[in-house]
Amino acid sequence: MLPTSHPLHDIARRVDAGQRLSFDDGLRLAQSHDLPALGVLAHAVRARLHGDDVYYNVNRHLNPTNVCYVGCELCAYGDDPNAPDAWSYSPQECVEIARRDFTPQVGEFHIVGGLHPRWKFGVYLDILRALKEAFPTVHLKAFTMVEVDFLAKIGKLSVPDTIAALRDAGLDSCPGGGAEIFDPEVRDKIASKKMSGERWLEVAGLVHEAGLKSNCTMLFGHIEEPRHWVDHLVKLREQQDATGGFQCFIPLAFHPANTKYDMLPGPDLTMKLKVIALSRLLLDNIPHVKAYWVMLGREAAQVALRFGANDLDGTVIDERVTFAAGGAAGKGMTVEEIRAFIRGAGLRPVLRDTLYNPLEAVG
Ligand code: V47
Repeated sequence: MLPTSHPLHDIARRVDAGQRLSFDDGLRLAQSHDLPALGVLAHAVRARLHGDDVYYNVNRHLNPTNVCYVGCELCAYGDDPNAPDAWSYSPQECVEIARRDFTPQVGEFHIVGGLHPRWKFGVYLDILRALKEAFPTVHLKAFTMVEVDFLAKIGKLSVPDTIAALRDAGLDSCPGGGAEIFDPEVRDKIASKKMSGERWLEVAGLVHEAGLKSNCTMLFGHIEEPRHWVDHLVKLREQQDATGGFQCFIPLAFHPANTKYDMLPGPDLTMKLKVIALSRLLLDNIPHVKAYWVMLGREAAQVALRFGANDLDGTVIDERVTFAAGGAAGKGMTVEEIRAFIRGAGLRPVLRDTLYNPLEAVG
């Protein structure tokens, strides 16, 4: 795959043989400047797993509230309850918002929000119930591990009992946000008051043990170093070995505007492609790597499909987290745009549901 004289040749041989890469292998890949070589290796793995298929779905983001008492340094989305731009929608308002752009093709609501200091657990359950009742066929992918842990606290329940209550109310799976960077020193600077990385992994394990699937993420391109990516990915891989419920890994490109780190430039194209390739190569037990076009930017996401990514997420109507932090990728893509975008990379668009069942191979 790479000439024997290449400094990554030994890693290439392990990749070719389907062997697990070590932390040190990951570090060498992360520190390599041979981006095309990383792309060749990651694309080979992606082709072995998924052929030419690129998954996408038809989804809609719903953010019941942006009120959040945590105030993470990395975030531009959370707000104080009295801020002029704060919103807190009732369950009925959530249904009305969801109805606005609804088409029968919509298969998923991606629901995340702030940790509201005044909402009771019942509000979150009511939001799920109202949405499930109004849209019984739509998959509710709701609440990150940070929210699940918070809901357990305000509901005064164990995490397994919290998950059971959410499930009874309509929860179908969980999104992957809030993982940020697990390394405690970095985490302490970008998300100082958020749950620890260890706790994030523990709650993910409990979600999996309850029989639900979830996703996982990593926020990159801020103050972290390449070794922190490798540490984060290896910890996700270990968690997946233990509980096996991660469907998809999503590297999230940091957007600095309106955050405490607005002096930083954010990741460049080289870093975006390197992180995508590295994650495909290290995460041998997580089936899908998502090039989340909203955060990567459309052009980087398209190239990422040849650097190890096999999923694009979806039409994503009304995204607010990246938008608040200066994201310019746009507020949504049509199905036609997504299909053309995938074909433009020479690959095959496959409409999927949230659990990665192919719904229609459109070629
Ligand atoms: O949890 C916050 C991150 C996440 C910023 O599971 C930021 O399918 C960049 O997790 N710049 C929310 N990122 C998004 C997310 C997600 C998106 C799409 C699909 C899925 C999935 C999950 O965004 C947050 C946080 O980690 N974030 N602020 C920022 N300034």
